[in-house]
Amino acid sequence: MAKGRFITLEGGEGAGKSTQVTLLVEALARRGIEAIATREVGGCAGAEDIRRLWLGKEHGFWDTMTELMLIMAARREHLVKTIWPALERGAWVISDRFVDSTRAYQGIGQGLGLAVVDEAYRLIAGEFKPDLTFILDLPVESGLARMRARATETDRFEQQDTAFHETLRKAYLDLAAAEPQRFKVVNATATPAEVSQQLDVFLDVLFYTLPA
Ligand code: Z5A
Repeated sequence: MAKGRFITLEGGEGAGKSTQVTLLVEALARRGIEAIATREVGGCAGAEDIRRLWLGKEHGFWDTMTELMLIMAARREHLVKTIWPALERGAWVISDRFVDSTRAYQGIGQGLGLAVVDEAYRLIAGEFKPDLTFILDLPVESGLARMRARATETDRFEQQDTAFHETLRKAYLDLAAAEPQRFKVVNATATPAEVSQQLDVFLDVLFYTLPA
């Protein structure tokens, strides 16, 4: 059994995932726990290369099944090279997105279906799952407004219409309702410090259920 804990953050564009990953690592350090921050698609050299290929514009839009295979190949590398070794040595791993992004975006948003995504995931990861998954939930328009304010180049999903983002928001909430033990839905409209306090409560639970 892995000695560390694996926590993932999920949500739509501009939900504040990256901000909260940093705050979570700091909160764990204050408890004396070594934690590493990572992200998907990416998280190790090979997976970051796949991310560049996947998000790059030189091939136009990928076929959705091809996209699934690219994401799962990157995820396998991420697990083998980064996540599993860190958990094995007792560190906690905090990932900005993981398989629930694929379930929401490719499985539901792009129509591949949850069964297909879950089957592909089982091939690369077996029964391994996050110990805890936070869904940072906020109205679609608020998230998009944050992204516009940041004013970097928009990526393909940010250019999708509002209906697509509403579908994603509902997809995440449905995933959470189906697995209430693993998912915690957090109100992401609050300030970064307030959101961090909401996450902290659940960290305590995970901390005190650690095996001796
Ligand atoms: N994708 C997929 O399709 N399938 C998959 O399996 C995976 C991913 C893993 C890139 O992901 C795309 O990949 C993404 C899903 C798809 N689609 N899109 N678009 P990404 O994670 O790299 O990009 P992102 O989701 O768009 O994340 P982001 O742009 O970095 O947003 P964020 O991490 O949720 O938020 P943030 O960077 O922490 O904050 C955004 C801005 O809001 C920033 O200016 C902050 O200062 C501000 N902010 C943060 N928190 C707050 C609060 N609480 N109040 C006010 N303002 C705040």
